[in-house]
Amino acid sequence: MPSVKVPGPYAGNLALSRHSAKPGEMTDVRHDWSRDEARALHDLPLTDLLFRAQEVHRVTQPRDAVQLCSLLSIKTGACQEDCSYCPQSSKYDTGVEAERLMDVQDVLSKAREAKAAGASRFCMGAAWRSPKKGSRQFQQVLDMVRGVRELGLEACATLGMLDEEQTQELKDAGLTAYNHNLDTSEEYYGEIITTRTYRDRLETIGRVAAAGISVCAGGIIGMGESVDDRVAMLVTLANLTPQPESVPVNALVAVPGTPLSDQAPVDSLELVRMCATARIMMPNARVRLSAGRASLSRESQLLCFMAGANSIFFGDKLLTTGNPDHDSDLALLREAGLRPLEPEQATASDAAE
Ligand code: SAM
Ligand code: DTB
Ligand code: SF4
Repeated sequence: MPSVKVPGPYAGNLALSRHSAKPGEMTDVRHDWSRDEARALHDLPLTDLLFRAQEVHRVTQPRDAVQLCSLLSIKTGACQEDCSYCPQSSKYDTGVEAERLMDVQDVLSKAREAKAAGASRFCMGAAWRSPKKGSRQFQQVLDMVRGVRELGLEACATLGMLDEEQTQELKDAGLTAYNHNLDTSEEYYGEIITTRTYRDRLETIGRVAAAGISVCAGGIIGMGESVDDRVAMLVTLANLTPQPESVPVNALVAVPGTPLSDQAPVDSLELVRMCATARIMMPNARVRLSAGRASLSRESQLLCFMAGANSIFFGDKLLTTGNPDHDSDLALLREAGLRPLEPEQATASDAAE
């Protein structure tokens, strides 16, 4: 048993939160998590952890809905960064073919397909350290964002580090959310990436939040990090003000050619623990069960949903690697009695019933 007292963060105020300004949203979110407290929570007997995660989930989130977010690599490969997990880094020979930035109309046609399949959010990823200042490519990305919004979808982008001006331009184009992951703890970060710092990452996240764009920030497990590193990453995320609107929990996809190609697969229950701990520490966030689902059983995915995951990447490709196809995901949701979150419901103010 953990030596630290397990926090009971919301036991006393679950009922209170029903009277918050936005129905279902918890207003008294904690930003003072300690690593010991978070670790004690993470290490609870699994059934207790799941129970507590469900207690939070049912107050802050629609209990039966999963957000479907489709992902498209709009600019692939030849990235100058050295992220050890990434098949798109030019430093590693992974067989990923570099592709130029896609045409705006081709991206929008993929977004239309995603919407028709049931997605409510469309996320565009570019293998850049950061977008080039004042470049034609960045203007094209802004056109993509405007086009995706005009389709009635939430628009998300992940383009690397942003400066203030770029962030504001994305905001003005209507960007809903920006994905920028911390990936791991500050201490372990240097083992994984040397071409930028944890502080760089946090600074971009800060700019995104300051511009009024929702922050999507999470990380990866299975890179050789310790459980303390995982928990430390959750503490950093939860202690951000505001907390991220969405938190991707990725299991490493070990791609041949990357330095992490030989990592052992993540045990699915470790993923369940991460989802549940994230749900409890970040009660209003969408917890997104992200990379690695292709190797998860249906039962493991359902346990992650019980643990509080309520968003997935939807479509048979992530950026360069595989993901379950539309039909199998829709069947899984149907058989579990879950429903895709409708685009018009996909706002931060969704009410729990
Ligand atoms: N270049 C931009 C950046 O790094 O922010 C955007 C794209 S990058 C591929 C987005 C995120 O995908 C990374 O931060 C990482 O968390 C995740 N990712 C990349 N490769 C992965 C892999 N092999 N397994 C799991 N997650 C991965
Ligand atoms: C995130 O956290 N995971 C997604 C998205 N944000 C951009 C990316 C996963 C990439 C997995 C490896 C690949 O397909 O290249
Ligand atoms: Fe480049 Fe992003 Fe991959 Fe890192 S994660 S190598 S920045 S595409």
